[in-house]
Amino acid sequence: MDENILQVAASWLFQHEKIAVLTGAGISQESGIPTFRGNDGVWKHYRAQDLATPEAFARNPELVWEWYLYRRQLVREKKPNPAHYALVRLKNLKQKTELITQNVDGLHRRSGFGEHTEMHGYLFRDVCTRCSWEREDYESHEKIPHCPRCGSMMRPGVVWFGESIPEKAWQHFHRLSRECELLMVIGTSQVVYPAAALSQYVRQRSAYVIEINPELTTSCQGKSIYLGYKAGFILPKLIDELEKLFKKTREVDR
Ligand code: BV8
Ligand code: ZN
Repeated sequence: MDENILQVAASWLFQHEKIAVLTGAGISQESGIPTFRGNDGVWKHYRAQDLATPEAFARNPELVWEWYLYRRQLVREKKPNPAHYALVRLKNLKQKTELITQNVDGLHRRSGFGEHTEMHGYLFRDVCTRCSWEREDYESHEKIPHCPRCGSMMRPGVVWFGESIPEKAWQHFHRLSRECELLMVIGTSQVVYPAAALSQYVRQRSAYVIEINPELTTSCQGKSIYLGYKAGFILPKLIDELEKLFKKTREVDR
């Protein structure tokens, strides 16, 4: 592994305050949650447009609920991995770090990162299709849940293709796209918009970008560093390097 590039990436983190982090399914891969488009991907058996759209739900709510209940059962017992915890360490060292995730698995919640944005919603949320009553739902169901308030069918509280990102998430996304000094992009194929546009906006402002993805083949240039490793392997090492820089400064200050 190229120690030098890791130290450069750590020095970028050390020198900046407004750090934004965008994560995708890849950060949860080492927790045992399959990604969407990888060869272990959950889309493998299904096509996204056949399931994660309002039209698919209107056409066949039973099939869509079956897929989400399957994914809930897959995710329920999974735990955050060293990559999630490395981001908590980063947040403790650089308190202005802000996180936006595309993931709906809730592992950043469970890692103790604290406040962050789940821009595609949360897998364990049910929302009423009629009165919008909602709840977090960890029970395992046999069939489609119905609203206890109005009796209508409920839907998973996620953002489907063709649906807009929730307003609050949109605001956060836009603020970070304009303001962050450094963006870390971790474990995403960057094919889903608008999330995929974030690194483009940041590069256009010639701010710094650090990308972590084992399938990366791009070379580092200018203000972009690409770390072609699994997040659970490289992120803890990167934060170790950052901690060394803080320690060195404390020694000098003494
Ligand atoms: C919208 C929730 C306005 C549901 C998901 C341009 C502008 C705006 C919209 C569009 C546009 N072009 C197209 C669109 C429409 C569409 C879109 O982007 N389509 C794509 C397919 C082209 N976007 C939308 O509809 C969005 N809405 O823009 O509203 C609007 C309204 C109406 C009409 C038009 C526009 C809503 C998109 C949200 C969809 N919902 N999820 C659910 O989960 O069931 S998206 C789904 O994909 C997940 O949320 C997932 O997070 C997301 C992105 O996938 P990734 O996270 O990147 O996962 P993937 O498997 O692809 O990649 C994993 C990566 O990890 C790989 O690169 C791999 O190498 C790496 N990896 C693997 N292991 C590791 C690792 N990395 C590190 N460590 C490891 N160990
Ligand atoms: Zn209702």
